[in-house]
Amino acid sequence: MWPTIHTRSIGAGTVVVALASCQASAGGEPFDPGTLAIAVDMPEPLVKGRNRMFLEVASAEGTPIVADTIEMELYMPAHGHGSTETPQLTPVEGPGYLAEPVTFQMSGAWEITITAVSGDEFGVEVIDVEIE
Ligand SMILES: [Cu+2]
Repeated sequence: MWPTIHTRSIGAGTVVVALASCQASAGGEPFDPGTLAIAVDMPEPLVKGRNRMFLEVASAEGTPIVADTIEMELYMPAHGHGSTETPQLTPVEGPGYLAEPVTFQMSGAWEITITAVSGDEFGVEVIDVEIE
């Protein structure tokens, strides 16, 4: 398995990655996580309001890569809504990405979905979090 990434200094000179358009998940279809691996380093605990996270994407062989596109989507299943803000994913050395603002405007259960695409490969990571 891929080790958890640790907080490190963030490089200057940032470029905002173009976010791919949201893809509505079709109900009933089997979940396909793809072949790319996505690791997320997030603060503990997460707070209500703005958070920041670090992401790393790796090929199926485990080599860290810069994805063609990467997006993070926040969703609160109990209420059927997303975040009030769109996380900006900024490439940092590693390679990896700084995600901010990761905004949970309400307490409760949230679902974080990260989708990365590189060439004809993709990866999807879904993480359930609880905001106090
Ligand atoms: Cu809500």
